[in-house]
Amino acid sequence: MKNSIIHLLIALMALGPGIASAESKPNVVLIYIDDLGYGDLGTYGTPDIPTPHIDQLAAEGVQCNTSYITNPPCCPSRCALIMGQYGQRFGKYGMSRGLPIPEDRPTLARFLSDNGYVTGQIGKWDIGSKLQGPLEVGFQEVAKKAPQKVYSDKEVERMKPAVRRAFGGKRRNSKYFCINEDGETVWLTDYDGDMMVDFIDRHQEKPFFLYWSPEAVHSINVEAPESLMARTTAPKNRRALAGAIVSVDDQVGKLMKVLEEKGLRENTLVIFSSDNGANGSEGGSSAPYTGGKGSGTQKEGWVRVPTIFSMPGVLPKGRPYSGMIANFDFYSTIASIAGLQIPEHCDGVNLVPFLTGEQEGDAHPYLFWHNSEPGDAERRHLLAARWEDWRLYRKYADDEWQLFDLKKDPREENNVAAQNPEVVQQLARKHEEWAKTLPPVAEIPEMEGDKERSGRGYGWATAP
Ligand SMILES: [Ca+2]
Repeated sequence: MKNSIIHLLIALMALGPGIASAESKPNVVLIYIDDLGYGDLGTYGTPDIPTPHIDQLAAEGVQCNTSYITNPPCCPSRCALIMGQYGQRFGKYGMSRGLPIPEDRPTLARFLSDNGYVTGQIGKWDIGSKLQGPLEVGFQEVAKKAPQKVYSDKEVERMKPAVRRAFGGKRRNSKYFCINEDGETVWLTDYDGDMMVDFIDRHQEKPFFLYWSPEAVHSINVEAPESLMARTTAPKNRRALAGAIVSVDDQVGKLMKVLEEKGLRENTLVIFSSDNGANGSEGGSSAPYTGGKGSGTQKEGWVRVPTIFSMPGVLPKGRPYSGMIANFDFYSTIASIAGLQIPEHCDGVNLVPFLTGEQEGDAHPYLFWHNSEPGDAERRHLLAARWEDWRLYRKYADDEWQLFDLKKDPREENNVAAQNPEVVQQLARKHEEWAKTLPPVAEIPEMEGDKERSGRGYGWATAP
């Protein structure tokens, strides 16, 4: 740990005098996509969805090939991300929407706000209790939600059947079109991208932390316009999703451009990741792995996600890293890059020495899953452990363990538990030891409130 901080400080000093001083602390942009699959970006091998800007981000940074969400899906994933620890540490063993995040330890946003950062959030939240909106847990600015477009009867008449099925009946509020200040109908992801540019433009002189989590590319993507879909060669079953992904890529392009223009590219850490694996019902792909959101939640594809770190001044360019990491490492890594001590509550480690290659191997020798909240959907129950090339899992505590060698069998078609009893025993024991350190499942308190207090409108809501 000490060595890695020294290494980083040396790297920062090499950038120029005073680079680590309060005024020039590195900026951080964290982009967290909803349901983006492992196999759905150009740089991760998809042939039918062009993502040139995200590919460039990877070419100018480190592409992580074994990056995990230990607390899938949306809500628990985001809670673990913002707290920098396994969700189970605060009793979150599954979806449990409405369960508060702890207030006795700082969220990533609070931590950075307390250390001289201006902090901003754009897009989907889905964290904590009804009283814990972004402004309540440490963000200083939150992008207000532009009003949704409402479809008229005339527009419904002209809709393609798939869109009409979703938005032509009782539901007339669009999911992915909003109305901007000038009264124009705009694609929400595009609008978000402009808000990112606005935030960076206003705060270019300060160290900033910007967290963008678009509603995209979560279902339903049927509204994706032909102008986006036509840029892909995706087959029919994933054409709308592909269009939505192309739009996310456009916003990454806007981000890179504004960082370049302001001279901030070298001194800004950009992290790009996803909150859980691909949604098969939208045509999402986990290739070369199987499974994902929906019916595939026992398999690798539900929890393995694309992740890219890019900071040309500090991290190598175009280096792949295949060691195991988790989304709770983002907190620790950001803290370290900012020259700050990682808070004690964090489960994550500073990934910088792993990303640079100074340190080899997995950032975590073991990672664990314990989705067992009684109120969660049955299909999402999962007990699992990862170690080296092995993946051990079962759905319920009474089930037999299944074991897969992901290197030889990425699709998890051959359960090799019977041939490798010592590996099963080792991983099961490690899982048990880890589970013993956890508090029990927490109850979701009944509570009145509306954490969307930033409200609908234009511009930014600010913390009181
Ligand atoms: Ca999600």
